[in-house]
Amino acid sequence: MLKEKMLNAINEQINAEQYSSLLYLSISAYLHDQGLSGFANWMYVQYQEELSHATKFFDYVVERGEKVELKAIEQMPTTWDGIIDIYEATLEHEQLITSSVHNLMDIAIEEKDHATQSFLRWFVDEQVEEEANVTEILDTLKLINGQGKGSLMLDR
Ligand code: OFO
Repeated sequence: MLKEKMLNAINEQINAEQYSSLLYLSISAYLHDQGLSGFANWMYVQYQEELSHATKFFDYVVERGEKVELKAIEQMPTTWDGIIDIYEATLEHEQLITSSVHNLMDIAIEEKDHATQSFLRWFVDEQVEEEANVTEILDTLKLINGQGKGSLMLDR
């Protein structure tokens, strides 16, 4: 059993993770179209990871004997202004997801829901890793101005 506030917030998070997955799939489509298949593949892997995050939350709600409420997913962007813009948008999006995961943890603490706190710890750690990975790529892209041979080499 989950308290109503906790359940509602997790259902919102399922929507956020589904949005994340489609955002990265949309970026992957854009990058393929730009001829950057290496970056497109990286984004496709992120798409699959985000789908697995949505599924983890889904399974957790079911395991606790509650009902998942799926919601409409907002239209994601379909075009960007180059590779630096993409990684800046990705970092910004991951920071947003980090704050929603932290908000879930705040609710779990407030509700004294120890099982959900334990479940969420994986996501707290995962966000640290994801932000670090995106930041590292973004820093490298900035060094080479996101274009020219350097960017093609990074794509490979
Ligand atoms: Fe990187 O967002 Fe899922 O948790």
